Amino acid sequence: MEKEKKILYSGMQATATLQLGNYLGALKNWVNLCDEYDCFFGIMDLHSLTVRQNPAEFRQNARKLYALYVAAGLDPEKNCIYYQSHVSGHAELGWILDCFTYMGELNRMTQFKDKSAKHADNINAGLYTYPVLMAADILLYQADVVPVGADQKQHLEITRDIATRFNNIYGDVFTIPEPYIGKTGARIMSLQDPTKKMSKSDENINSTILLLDDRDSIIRKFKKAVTDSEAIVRYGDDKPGISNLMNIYSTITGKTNEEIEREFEGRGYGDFKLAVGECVADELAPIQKRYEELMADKAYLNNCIKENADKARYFSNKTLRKVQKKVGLTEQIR
Ligand code: ATP
Ligand code: LTN
Repeated sequence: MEKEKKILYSGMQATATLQLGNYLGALKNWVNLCDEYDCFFGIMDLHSLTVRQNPAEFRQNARKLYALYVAAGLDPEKNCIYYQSHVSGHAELGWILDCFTYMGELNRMTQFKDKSAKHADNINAGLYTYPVLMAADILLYQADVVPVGADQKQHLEITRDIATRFNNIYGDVFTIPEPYIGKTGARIMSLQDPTKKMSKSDENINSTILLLDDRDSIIRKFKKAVTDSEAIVRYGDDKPGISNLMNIYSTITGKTNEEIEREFEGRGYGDFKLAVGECVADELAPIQKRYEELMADKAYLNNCIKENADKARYFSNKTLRKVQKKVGLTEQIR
């Protein structure tokens, strides 16, 4: 008998277009892991509400994200790719888990501190309980593995803590998930300040490569990338700019740092930056082409969105019902 596959769960917020860090730190790994696992990928639109959104743009961004997932290589017929808000179980389990999470734990979350500093005029309760909703996403599908960038590690730890606490009280309800953080690409840094992570909300457009940037912009941004004056392509803590470019190059080409150092020995940074820019542009070109085709085919995307929401609802309901029963909520009388 064929062994059942383990379950993989991940997702991204439905805000703005993706940047290279989202792709190399998360999406590319998802694509590579797809065959090995039964996969669920969410468009995390409820999480996006923690920051004020323009409704029309928000709706469009969510759809663009769906198309990008598929364009990058996720298969809506094999993987379940759906909108978080289409499955009410996320919010329902989120509430129950809120009651099993301590404020002391949430107070320690670095993303909450960072986002509060960034949005000082809107430090809402959703931003605070964000990690609990994320735990609900993951636990609802009994995920074994969650591939994310390094910045999400703390959220995976609190998810495991909440699940363990719940299981200790009620028995084995939740699978305890493991984070999957890639060896390279897990932390892509800003091209203008390599001590800061690359982020789509960066104000300096030269800091960030967007997945839909055209070839010329990509190459131009890499040319402008901040490096150092040593003029030797070498990996090291003292060379954050070059090390970041090497990390990008290595994640895409699969070459090791030693191989890259050898390849560019005796050549200037100009050559190296051009090679990195070209390999990124080559990697993104087919994704961009497929993305345009998908965005033009309304009926196909709509059908994927509908069918996958049904699948996600069916699957997640099993866990939700079990949790409701365990905590003693009264079953509905039908
Ligand atoms: P923002 O910077 O606007 O807060 P973001 O670009 O970090 O958003 P998220 O939706 O928070 O995007 O992240 C989606 C996924 O991409 C997560 O798995 C996250 O770990 C990963 N990720 C984000 N930025 C990077 C980066 N610079 N390097 C590697 N992975 C990243
Ligand atoms: N917080 C995540 C997005 C996210 C997520 C999840 C990732 C929401 N729910 C569940 C993995 C699993 C982020 O990438 N910023």
